Amino acid sequence: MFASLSQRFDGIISSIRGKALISEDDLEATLRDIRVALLEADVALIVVKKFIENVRHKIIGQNVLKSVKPEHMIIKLVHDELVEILGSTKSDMDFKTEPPAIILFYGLQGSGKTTSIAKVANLISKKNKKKSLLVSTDINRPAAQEQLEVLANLINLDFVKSSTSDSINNIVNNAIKKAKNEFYDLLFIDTAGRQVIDEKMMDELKLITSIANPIEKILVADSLIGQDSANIAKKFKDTIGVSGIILTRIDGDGRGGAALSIKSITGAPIKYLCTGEKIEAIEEFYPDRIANRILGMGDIVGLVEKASEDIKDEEIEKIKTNLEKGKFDLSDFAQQLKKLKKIGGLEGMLSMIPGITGAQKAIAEKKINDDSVDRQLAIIGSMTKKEKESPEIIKASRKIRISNGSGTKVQEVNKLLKQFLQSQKMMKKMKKMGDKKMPFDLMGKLKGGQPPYL
Ligand SMILES: Nc1nc2c(ncn2[C@@H]2O[C@H](COP(=O)(O)OP(=O)(O)OP(=O)(O)O)[C@@H](O)[C@H]2O)c(=O)[nH]1
Ligand SMILES: [Mg+2]
Repeated sequence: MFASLSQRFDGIISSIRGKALISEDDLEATLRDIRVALLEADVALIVVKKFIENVRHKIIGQNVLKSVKPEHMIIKLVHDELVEILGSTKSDMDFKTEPPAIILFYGLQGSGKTTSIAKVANLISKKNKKKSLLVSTDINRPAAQEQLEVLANLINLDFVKSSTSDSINNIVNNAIKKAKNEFYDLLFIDTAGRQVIDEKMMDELKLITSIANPIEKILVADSLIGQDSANIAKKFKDTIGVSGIILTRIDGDGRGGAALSIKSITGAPIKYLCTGEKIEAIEEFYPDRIANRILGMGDIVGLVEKASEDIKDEEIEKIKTNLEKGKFDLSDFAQQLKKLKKIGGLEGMLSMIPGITGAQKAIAEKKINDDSVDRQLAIIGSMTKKEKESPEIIKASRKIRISNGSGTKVQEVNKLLKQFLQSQKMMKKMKKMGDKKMPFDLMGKLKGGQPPYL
């Protein structure tokens, strides 16, 4: 996500790096470059204008031109402004009402409503220990209700069955009745999408909101349509109201125009980003972390959080203790590979590690995918305990045995061992950096109150 914008910012900052002073001309040129970068990322013009004006205003207002390292000042101010347009602070789902708290999902056809409901319900039910009920009011598309039912079964959540011949009125009222009688904390309502905003859809949504009076009205928007998603969101907001936004298909969005425009245009906060088709492919939206990611600072905090979410505590403890002992063996590596598959593949994970853009490209080129992860796991699975602990004993004959056992080639075994060594090195490096500290922790310094020129 944000790959091209990130690259552009990198270039802009490089062009002023090392300058002791920044002249007014330099500043104007830099602001111009930032403006072009944002427009190329498909950020709405009105948002771009405000962004540039605010950065310029802050620079002039602070009168720090002569005293700070230009690149640090620009990074700091651009970071702050990015955080601002992304929504300043994290916005949580609101359940503070008499149960059931009703959460309505709506949006254009195919934007990802049904998939997102399953992802969010799964996340919240686990994280906040809430008893959740799912219902679909989509009586237009024949398989729509089954789609949500299948997903509900997959994540072990309850689903209210109804038929497409039922009226929306009945479906919603029955679901609310069931939720109340059976003491559900949350009721998630899925709705039918349309290709464009039309009166029928708006009437349907108005009807549902009037019956259900949802505490959260969540608009699901496709990030691939860029700033258009912000304009569509605005229309929804004016008729139905929006309390939060979920952006989907972030995995395919290299530009980020939707994420950077939608809050300013609608006033509604982004709550989640969806990053793939799998249930786990969702992340909570932290404006400051995203700003760090855009500026190439990475997001080691998000990475650690996501990675630790569903590894059991003992597993984390085990890896941690091993790391502390300076030990990271092939069993730990296998554990990591399994995790990678779960959290949306290598690219998903690598995109959160600082400075990894180059590596990411290499991976895309080599087409490392879930399939190859399975093969790697098979290779490790064919090793003895001793081999996993001390990979250096794996010489030619052992390699042949392992490759035969796992149905792979000796070259693949070699490649895996090489990757393991690299990973071991990286884990040691990460350990040195400390648990929570980001590498190149400039933003940490800035936030810690140190002036940007240190
Ligand atoms: N790559 C990717 N695909 C997604 C994401 N979210 C949803 N999809 C896919 O997009 C397609 C449509 O998703 P749905 O959840 O059915 O969309 P919807 O808004 O409910 O569609 P309608 O009910 O027909 O209006 C499905 O194939 C999903 O798997 C995402 O974040 N990334
Ligand atoms: Mg749907």
